[in-house]
Amino acid sequence: MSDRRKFMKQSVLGSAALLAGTRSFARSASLPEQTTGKPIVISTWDFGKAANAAAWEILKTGGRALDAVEKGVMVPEADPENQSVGLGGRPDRDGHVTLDACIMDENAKCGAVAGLEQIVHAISVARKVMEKTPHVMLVGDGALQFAMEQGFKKENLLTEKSKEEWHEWLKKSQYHPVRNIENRGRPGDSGNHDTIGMVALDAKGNMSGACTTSGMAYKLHGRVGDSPIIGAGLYVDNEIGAATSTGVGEEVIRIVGSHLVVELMRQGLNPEQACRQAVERIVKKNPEGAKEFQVGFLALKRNGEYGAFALQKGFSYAVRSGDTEKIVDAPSYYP
Ligand code: SD4
Repeated sequence: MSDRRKFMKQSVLGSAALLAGTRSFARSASLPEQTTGKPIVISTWDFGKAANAAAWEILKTGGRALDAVEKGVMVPEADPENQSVGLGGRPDRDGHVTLDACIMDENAKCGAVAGLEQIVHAISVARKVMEKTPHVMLVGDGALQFAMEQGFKKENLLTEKSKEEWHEWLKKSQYHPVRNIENRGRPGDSGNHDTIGMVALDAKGNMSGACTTSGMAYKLHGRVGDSPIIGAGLYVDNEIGAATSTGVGEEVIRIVGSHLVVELMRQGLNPEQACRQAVERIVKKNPEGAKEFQVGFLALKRNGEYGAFALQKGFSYAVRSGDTEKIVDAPSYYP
């Protein structure tokens, strides 16, 4: 068997085992339209609550959505206990913690970094790419070099906890990335170990978004997911709305997921319907594979209406607006 076929087989077997029991087909009922007006910030997973709180400090005083989303996602980036974003992120299979991030503002200006090492706040480097260069994305050593030039400090991002887990993983000889290694979508598992994607609408009616992650645990060195790719992991169109994604990035890239969600909202779908159609597009393109991985989309319209939809059960998102501060379980394609 070729190396590629072995690789695919092992990935599929690993994720199939993790998701055993989630195979029966069903569709969740749509939630009623949800809106709280502006300003508002929403972000992926339960850990979005703390990130939203930081973003809210800016939004509540009339600050710009761009500043809010940057400050918001810096919270999980700096948290060593969060093993999927920034400091403490799980490494690739060679032991490197490599970060992917992007940011986009109300004028469709955007910046991104991919495969960035040794810098905690990848999102802030992405913002500098947007503001200080004529480019959209810098990768690897070039991104690090640029970050150093901009005054960012190098740090070791591999915590003892993540290092120990990586060593354990190596012992089992699973020297290949395994989908859903973070246990997303398993029945009974909150799955809160993932990318943070955040989108916000400020008091002036402007929208921005940010997305940052250490990517799939034990990925191949050099692998880039959806999170730093404008249109895949994040998209903002100030006339319509914004969307972000979480889960297996390869599947999101294939359908340019976040851009698709925004375009579906342009056609008149509400945020949850748009996220659902994007998920259904993934299922249609890969009906067998879709049973075995997780993807979730989260969207906000410029009128403050928001919603989400995931492939598997277990995706949650956090909402902050006015008196509202809550975690919502997203409906899913599979129960
Ligand atoms: C990625 N969507 O890199 C991101 C997040 C992820 O483990 O899968 N984290 O594909």
